[in-house]
Amino acid sequence: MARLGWLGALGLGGLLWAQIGAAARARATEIALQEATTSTFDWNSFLWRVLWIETIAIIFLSIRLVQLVVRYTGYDPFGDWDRDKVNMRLWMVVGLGGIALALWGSFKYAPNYLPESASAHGQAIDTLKDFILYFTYPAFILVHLLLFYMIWRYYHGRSQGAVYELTHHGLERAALIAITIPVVIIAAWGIWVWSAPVHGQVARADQKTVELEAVAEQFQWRVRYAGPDGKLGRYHYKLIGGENVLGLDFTDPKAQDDILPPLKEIHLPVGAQIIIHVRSKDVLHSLYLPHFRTHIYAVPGQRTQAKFVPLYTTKEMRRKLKDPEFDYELACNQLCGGAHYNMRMKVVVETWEEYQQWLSQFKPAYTPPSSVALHKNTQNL
Ligand SMILES: [Cu+2]
Repeated sequence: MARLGWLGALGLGGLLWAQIGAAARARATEIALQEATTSTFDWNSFLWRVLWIETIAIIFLSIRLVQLVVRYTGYDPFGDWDRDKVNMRLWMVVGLGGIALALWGSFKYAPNYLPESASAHGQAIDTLKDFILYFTYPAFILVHLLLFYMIWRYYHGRSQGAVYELTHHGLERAALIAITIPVVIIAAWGIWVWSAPVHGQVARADQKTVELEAVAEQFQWRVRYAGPDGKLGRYHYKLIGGENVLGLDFTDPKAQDDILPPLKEIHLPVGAQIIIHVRSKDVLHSLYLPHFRTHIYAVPGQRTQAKFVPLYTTKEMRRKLKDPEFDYELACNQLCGGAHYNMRMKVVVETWEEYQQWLSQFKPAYTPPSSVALHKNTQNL
């Protein structure tokens, strides 16, 4: 009994600690975000936290009170309860309620799932995902129904013990095969499908290729397009500075025609093989193009790469989804700091001609500086 009381106190302490921690973190984020605006203390959320803590305290103290009453008076108000029965019934509520909630949630939130994949390899990923889901969802329901049925059944047949069968080779073999085959299929299929955005997808002979680079920094993406030569030029981190935000090495002719469009959005031509080179200037970020099922880390000091083929223009996708507001997006999928949410860009997929026209309005990043400065910079490499 006393041990239970201590356990209660320990639990309460832990919850209190977690609450204080959460409040401090929330406050720190708030301060980071509200640098410019006036920050006010959020009394509303503070009082809610206090209320939660008090509610939990009341529950624990009530339990403790009952324990003390039992100890000192010998009178147990719940003494005539059949505890096994209460437990069994509670488990039925948890089990059936949990399954019902899971089913309800799956359907309720279905409209929030990502729409049909807008890239070729993404459709293969979706097929694999659907296969796994159709396979595991019924298994999830069945296993849980069985689990809670056992609780119900063995409550009613309390006196029967479990029967141990130490070796049943047939059963073990069957279980091994039944588990191994689907796991091997899913793993092999997965390796093939998931490697496509990194290793696979060689462009067809008649297919156009667009190479661009996305450079992550706290808290924005800088995107560089290969110029008319179709090749991205060299860069070196030591050249980053001043106007040269990406550290391009302008002694490389391939870098001289590279284009850095302004920050707002990136444009991609439909049907072309897109190759995105990714790097980071500071911390770990992640290039995430959910509608194209493309996702790759931006690792400081390393260069990563993703490939995909956009299948539908933004206009076509809007028509498909019957949503005139729809836009593809590029996001950072790695919690990289306070303004992480800022690392979001609109992605416009359009025809090759529209894309060319959009790109042609920008001048190359290279503006011939005083050649002395350039020389000095490259010498430091
Ligand atoms: Cu980021």
